[in-house]
Amino acid sequence: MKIFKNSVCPHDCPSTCALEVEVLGNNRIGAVRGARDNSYTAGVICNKVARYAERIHHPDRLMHPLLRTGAKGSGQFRRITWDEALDRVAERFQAVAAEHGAEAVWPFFFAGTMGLVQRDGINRLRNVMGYSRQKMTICTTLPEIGWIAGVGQSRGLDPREMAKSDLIVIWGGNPVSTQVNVMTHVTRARKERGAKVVVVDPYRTPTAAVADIHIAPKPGTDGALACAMMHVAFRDGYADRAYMDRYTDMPRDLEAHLRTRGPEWASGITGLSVDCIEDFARLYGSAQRSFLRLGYGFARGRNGAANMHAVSCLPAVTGAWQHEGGGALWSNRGMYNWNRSLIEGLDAVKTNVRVLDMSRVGSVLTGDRSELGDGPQVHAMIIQNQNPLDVCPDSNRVRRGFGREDLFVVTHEQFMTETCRWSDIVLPATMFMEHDDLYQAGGHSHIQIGPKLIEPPGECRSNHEVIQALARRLGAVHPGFEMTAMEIVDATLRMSGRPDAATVLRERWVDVMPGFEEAHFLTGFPTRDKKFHFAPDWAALGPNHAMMPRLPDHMTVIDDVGPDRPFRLVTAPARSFLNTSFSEMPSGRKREGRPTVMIHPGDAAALGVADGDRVRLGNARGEVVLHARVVEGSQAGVLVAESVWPSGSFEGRIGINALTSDDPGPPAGGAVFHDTAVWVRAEAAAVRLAAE
Ligand SMILES: Nc1nc2c(c(=O)[nH]1)N[C@H]1C(S)=C(S)[C@@H](COP(=O)(O)OP(=O)(O)OC[C@H]3O[C@@H](n4cnc5c(=O)[nH]c(N)nc54)[C@H](O)[C@@H]3O)O[C@H]1N2
Ligand SMILES: Nc1nc2c(c(=O)[nH]1)N[C@H]1C(S)=C(S)[C@@H](COP(=O)(O)OP(=O)(O)OC[C@H]3O[C@@H](n4cnc5c(=O)[nH]c(N)nc54)[C@H](O)[C@@H]3O)O[C@H]1N2
Ligand code: SF4
Ligand SMILES: [Mo]
Repeated sequence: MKIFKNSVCPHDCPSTCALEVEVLGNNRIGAVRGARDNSYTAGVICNKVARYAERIHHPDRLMHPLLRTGAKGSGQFRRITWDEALDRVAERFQAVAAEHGAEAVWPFFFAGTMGLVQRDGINRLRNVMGYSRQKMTICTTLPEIGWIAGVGQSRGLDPREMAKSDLIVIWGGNPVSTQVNVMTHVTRARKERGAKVVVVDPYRTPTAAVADIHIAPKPGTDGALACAMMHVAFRDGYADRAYMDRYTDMPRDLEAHLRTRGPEWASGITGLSVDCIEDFARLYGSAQRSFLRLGYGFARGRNGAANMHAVSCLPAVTGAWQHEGGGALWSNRGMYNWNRSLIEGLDAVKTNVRVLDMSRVGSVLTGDRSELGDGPQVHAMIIQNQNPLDVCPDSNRVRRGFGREDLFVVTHEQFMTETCRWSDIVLPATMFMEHDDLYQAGGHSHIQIGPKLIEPPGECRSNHEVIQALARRLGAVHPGFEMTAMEIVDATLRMSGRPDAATVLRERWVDVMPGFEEAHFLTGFPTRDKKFHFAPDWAALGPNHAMMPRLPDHMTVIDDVGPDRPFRLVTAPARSFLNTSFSEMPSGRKREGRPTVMIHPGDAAALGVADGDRVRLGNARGEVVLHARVVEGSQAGVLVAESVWPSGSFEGRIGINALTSDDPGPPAGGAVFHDTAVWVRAEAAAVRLAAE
């Protein structure tokens, strides 16, 4: 008989699926499936995780600590013991701190696992030791600031309410690829209510392909589209003035401001026809139960926060929030109210320690004083759950930084990523079924625990164990270093006013979704005056606020095309990868093929490029070679390279982020992955290797 045990997907995906894992003895798994009883997961998971046995039992998994023997980036290492590895790291960190000050050490991490203990525990070491702090800008900052600007807090509709909607607008997100469960709830609304589905995305994503209507603006122009829709709402009677008087800050200023921002104006900016904008505005305005499911993508540009804010104003103008199935959701990540002091050592934070921007790691490591201030260069790093050599913007600069001989890097990883190749020491990490952790979800509202189900292979250790072992060697003192991961999970749950670990494990999940009135902000928005803000207090949201528009608008700060760079490049997520995770799985690589750029047929003809040809993309930061796929579905001048292929899959071993910029998006920073102007050149066919 098959034995399935409960688990939680830890990957950086808003779905945080409730899983059931077939356990085959104490060190192997079989099938993985979605929990049918979970009202959000509803038995559905993505292909990547359904085949997790391929990843967890992969022959290339790191098994032992390694010490670099060749040049940085060479990939040459020899095996060492854990004791030698940890001793070397601790000695180096102590020497660097003694010579340059503690701020010269920069622990670096992101969300390779979303488990709160294994992901964020590195901050406890940082805070106790006074190491440089990290500004977490790679993913959520731009959309989150834009959402908070109006709404006040990162929460919104219950995603399950989608089943009660008549119109679902998926704006700048691609859930078929990036959070498949959204589609379960979309399908319900379609079946049960005949709901219409609109996708707003610069190219025909797999989600756009199954929508009723696909609206394809130029990248970075969503603010203009939203303004024109609101203009139509005021003009044609879709604006709910009574709602606005009660729940919003300055509807009359907004109405006056939008008078010059009608469909004709927006058409010139978005490249959409006036008819298309009028029709969409009418469709949206006339539906009361309109669910805006907002993705991250349309906020990954220099005007991303402004665009997120502009789009989030739509349901505040039509008053959709008052109706079941009406309103908006970007993320519910702000809903959980954790007490994080034990996990992150918040009681030990030294607020005078500098904060370095993770998205600008290339600039930081190459000595940019706008990042370093008058503090020391970074001379030592420990990296967990991240692959900065491939995922951070401006890869050539990142590589120059990591190539510094006076920089010591230890990376704790599951696979030999590009970041490992540039590290001095590599440590083998467990996967989620091999350690305990606590999870929240951005895309829904469940708290879950993923317990250890099997023994790790080789000498793999969890993030928590590595941080504990280093703390011991460095003399760092905090209760969190003395507890097991499950003890921290339990204590954190209790300190946060939630049921204890045993209860959560028994019940499988705790749903913290507030009731209808609160979720729809009918008791007021979570802002100071309880109103939605059409005119945000940008100054309170980030230092670089002077250029933010007072009221929703098109902000002309994008990396716009010019004669030397006539194309706009979007680097949207690939379906079979999750950032660079899963790119080690043969099945996913096969489905994705090879690094590819989608080109509009008209552009391809003008460039003399045929389907399958090699093309070179470039700008002042770098050049990358991909293969062309000639497809309809976007405007001319728009290129899309689904990502993130590891750099080892590219000619010259440099990936797509060689083209993206580490400019921080205003007002508070944030990476601008989909905001890049490039040139394109046809290349000669690749010389075939004799072996092929
Ligand atoms: N399969 C898979 N799943 C993933 C990931 C992955 O890489 N692969 N990544 C995970 C992570 S870390 C995250 S944060 C989420 C992200 O999930 P999403 O929000 O779905 O992904 P984004 O990268 O933000 O891009 C979403 C879409 O935005 C579109 N877009 C880009 N620029 C614009 C614009 O200016 N306007 C509009 N309207 N649309 C635009 C892109 O074409 C893309 O289709 O997904 C997670 N899930
Ligand atoms: N061009 C372009 N670049 C992008 C994006 C894009 O859309 N376009 N998306 C951006 C976004 S939204 C994000 S969030 C970032 C994400 O960037 P990253 O966070 O770097 O994501 P991954 O590349 O998946 O790398 C995560 C690594 O963590 C490792 N890992 C997983 N679990 C554990 C664990 O428990 N312990 C340890 N020690 N390691 C673990 C995995 O093996 C993997 O190598 O990428 C960004 N980069
Ligand atoms: S959809 Fe997202 S959360 Fe669900 S199994 Fe796949 S990667 Fe994990
Ligand atoms: Mo992300």
